[in-house]
Amino acid sequence: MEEEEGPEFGKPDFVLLDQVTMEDFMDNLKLRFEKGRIYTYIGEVVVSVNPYRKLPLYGPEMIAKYQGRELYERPPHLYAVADAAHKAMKRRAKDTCIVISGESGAGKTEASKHIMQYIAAITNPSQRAEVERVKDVLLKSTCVLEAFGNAHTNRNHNSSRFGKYMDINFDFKGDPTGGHIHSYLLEKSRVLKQHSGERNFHSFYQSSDSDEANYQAVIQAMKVIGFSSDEMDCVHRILAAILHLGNIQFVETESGLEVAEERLVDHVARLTATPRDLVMRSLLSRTVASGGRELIEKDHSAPEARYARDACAKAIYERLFGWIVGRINEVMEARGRDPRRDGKDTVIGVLDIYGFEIFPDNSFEQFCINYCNEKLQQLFIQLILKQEQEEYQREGITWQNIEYFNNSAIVELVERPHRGVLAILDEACASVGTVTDRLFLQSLDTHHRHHPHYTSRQLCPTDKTMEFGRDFRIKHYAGDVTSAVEGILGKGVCSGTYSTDLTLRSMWPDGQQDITEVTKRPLTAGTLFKNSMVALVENLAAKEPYYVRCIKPNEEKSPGHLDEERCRHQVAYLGLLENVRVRRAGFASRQPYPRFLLRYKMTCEYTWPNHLLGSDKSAVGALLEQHGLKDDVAFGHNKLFIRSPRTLVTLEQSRARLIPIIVLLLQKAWRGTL
Ligand code: AD9
Ligand code: MG
Repeated sequence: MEEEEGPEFGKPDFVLLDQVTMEDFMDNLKLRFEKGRIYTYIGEVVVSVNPYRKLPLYGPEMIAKYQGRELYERPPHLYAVADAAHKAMKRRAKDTCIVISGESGAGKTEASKHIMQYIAAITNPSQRAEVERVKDVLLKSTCVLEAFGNAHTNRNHNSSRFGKYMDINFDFKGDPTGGHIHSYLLEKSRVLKQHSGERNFHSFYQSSDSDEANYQAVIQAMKVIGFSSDEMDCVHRILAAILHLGNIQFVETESGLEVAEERLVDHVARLTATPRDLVMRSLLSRTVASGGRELIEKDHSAPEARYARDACAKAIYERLFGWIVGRINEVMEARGRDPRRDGKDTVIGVLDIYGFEIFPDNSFEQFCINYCNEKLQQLFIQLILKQEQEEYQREGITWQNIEYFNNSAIVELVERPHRGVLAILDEACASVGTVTDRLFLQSLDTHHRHHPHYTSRQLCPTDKTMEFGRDFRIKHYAGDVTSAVEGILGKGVCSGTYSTDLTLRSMWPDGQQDITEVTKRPLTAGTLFKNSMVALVENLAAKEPYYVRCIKPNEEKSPGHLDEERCRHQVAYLGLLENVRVRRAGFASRQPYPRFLLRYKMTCEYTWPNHLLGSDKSAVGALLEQHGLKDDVAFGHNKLFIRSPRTLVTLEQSRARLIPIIVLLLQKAWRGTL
């Protein structure tokens, strides 16, 4: 490690701690944080603490220091992990992913931006125009998506209210040729109401000119991406329409329910290019199937009309957001991919998803967000902890089992077929009208009364922190979250298919659902979310993962202050101590013997150019013997396990010294001068 990482900065890798206790871990974290060292490794995992201040850790000079280096050559940094993922992709044609986790405000989105900037900076040295275009779109897409999907919350002034997974495609040279963004469950209820002290999505303030500077940046970014002026105009009309829609009130008159200010309906109709009477009708009534296939129009009561208005505002914003993501994807995919290499691209995925959150009032969206965090935690446990232990056992390496907290019971509670919370919700949604919120809660209680991670006031009558007949509580790995069931069963159908504006209409590619279809069983938002999570986890599990674990140092967003109690809690639930233990008991690197030889055989006379030692395993033994590194490794059945990263650095350095000599020898041999 460089002199910049002297002992006064603590240990750059938690694996090097004298003892793995919470106290030692916290002392090291705190010491490094106070000295501006916000990044520390656990093997290849980066632990990052949000400094809440500008540190001189980023930019072209820093990027140059990390480019092409091995992970352990420089002080811990996100750049080193981005470089490792890029190298794995380039050297071994491996799909990789960088999973960034941590609670709201811990620094995930900032980390993902630094990673993207690093990748953009180190690629395309020959400045190919098409690759530059793709990089521009990749970088600019962040600005646009943040405008429409982020909001000021009490925990973070730029909180991501959607989950984002971005795949970047690379060609065989290691340059980006395209990308794809998956967005997950936008918190669309924010369009209607926000907790006190919070704001709606940034886009609403930008378009109404109270946030001019950012407005210009977003417009500029949209232009770079390739949104036409018609499209941008449509986006702004939709935002204005949603604002007007939100102001509509209803009055009960003798002739029935009416809209209080009809000019608001005029505005909505004009802005969305939709016939006025259709807007009016969709607010004041709904079409239902009565008996057989006969359709009848049924008037709304005032609460139903308010519900229809709100559902419509949410649906329009959600469609708008989905359409923006889709447009960015079109631009990144259309010309980005070389058709001759289609399917052969390698990929780096970057996952920046909303962090775990607990509010005094938690809605269905928090339920989904926290379930998502459980899934990712489960993946982390599986990949880093479980698989690691299993691999040592499989390879016949001596191993002591390490106890770790396994959260699969919580994941099961949510997603188990037939009786998980989501399955019960599906069942209840299918019979809205007959099943009420209260009956849904009863059903949850019946199925999970003995579940260690579930409770409600009915099951625990003395616990006054929950309301009788309204709340249920899930004990998540990161804390207890109480949700109200009110309104959880509702659903609204709202459509832009009647608009004459083509851009707006394209936001409803599925068209107007046939009413008889609607009465069948549409997939509920919960099931759709579960399916998207299952697909996400499968996708990540198929890639070589790199992890960034973000820690939020304090609640006040104050620079330089580390609240030990809060950090200790995060270290505990993120399973970081177990991670260190597994890593210490384990090995920094493992490689199948043939691959190891392929890379390092030139560094040993017994193995270069080919060995005559019977097996690759014994050849690797001879090589390490010659380097004096044999004590630092264990020999598995098929793989070599290397304990300390130093060993790899030594081998890499030796290889780097020899390459020019070997190239020279080969050139001489080729010219016949040897
Ligand atoms: V949420 O789940 O989307 O609500 P994130 O994404 O984890 O959350 P974010 O990256 O948005 O948090 O960071 C919150 C704020 O902390 C940023 O807006 C910065 O002001 C601050 N931050 C985060 N990381 C850094 C950093 N490396 N250097 C300086 C930082 N400031
Ligand atoms: Mg974020």
